[in-house]
Amino acid sequence: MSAFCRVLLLGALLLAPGAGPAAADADKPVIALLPGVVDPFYFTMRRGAEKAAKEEGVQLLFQIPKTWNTTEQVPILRAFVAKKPDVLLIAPVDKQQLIRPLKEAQGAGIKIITVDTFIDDGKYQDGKGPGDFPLSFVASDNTEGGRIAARALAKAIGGKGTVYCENNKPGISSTDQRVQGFLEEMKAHPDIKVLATQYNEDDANRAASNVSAVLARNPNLAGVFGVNTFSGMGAAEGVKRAGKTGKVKVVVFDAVPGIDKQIKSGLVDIAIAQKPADMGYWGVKYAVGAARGKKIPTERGTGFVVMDKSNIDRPDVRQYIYSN
Ligand code: T6T
Repeated sequence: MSAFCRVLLLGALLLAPGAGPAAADADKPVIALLPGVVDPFYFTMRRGAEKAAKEEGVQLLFQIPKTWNTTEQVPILRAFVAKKPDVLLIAPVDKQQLIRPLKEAQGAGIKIITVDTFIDDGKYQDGKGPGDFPLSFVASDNTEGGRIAARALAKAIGGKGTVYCENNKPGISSTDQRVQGFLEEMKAHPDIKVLATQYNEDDANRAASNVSAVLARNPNLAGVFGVNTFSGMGAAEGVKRAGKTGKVKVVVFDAVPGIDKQIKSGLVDIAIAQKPADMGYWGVKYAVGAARGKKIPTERGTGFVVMDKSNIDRPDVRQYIYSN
């Protein structure tokens, strides 16, 4: 290509509306990653994303909200839009409230892929609903994850007794689906009574207090499902504070640092580890593909590893414990 043509092309790319900062070199798109909150799950996701970005030789922007809240995530989203990345990888903190800000980002020429959580019904590119414009969704099958948790807790308590779900807050696609899957599966266990779900606003201390309050009302509580990192950490702490370690069975979603000790001590019976590094890795791979004009799958499941006393020392299992 002659020097004159290259200058012409460069000029055209830079002036293109919504052109990302690196649009000058479409081969090196800029990807922005915006998680939900400061926690080991998302720091592990970042490492997977950085691995893919290195392989692809692309720039990865990253910023993480301090707390799980639209008031934290949306301002960062808007700041990213101003930087005009080619693709935004985001874990929307609310299914409905993030539709409009993401639609605005797409209107500014930024491609959207969601990781871990989704907007609207999570079914993208099907022409249905206000939130089908993202190109792909890379995450766990959280409904199935909830069923796995229910089956594990039912087994741990011998198929009878009272249990409940300790959750973050309503409106989050991932944790809502886990509870939905849990409740569905528990219908197959008629001797198990499921109490109302308790919410902790992603605060482990509040989760621990919730356990104490539920135990005060239900001294025969047999089990708790901690629906995500902070809910699980708080549920375990609440059971410990009540001196019920091993008596009240605890099943948690996510594998925070130290989960191996909690499983070995019998405080936690089962941990359902997600694969956040794979979410970050494939999120970036799909983002680069889309930026280079390739067609990408509208969804990708990343699977689980179920951890318990029988396998927690195996290296092929331990590798899925998250790290900060
Ligand atoms: O459980 C993960 C994530 O999958 C969920 O969407 C939100 O909570 C976590 O980040 C854990 O804090």
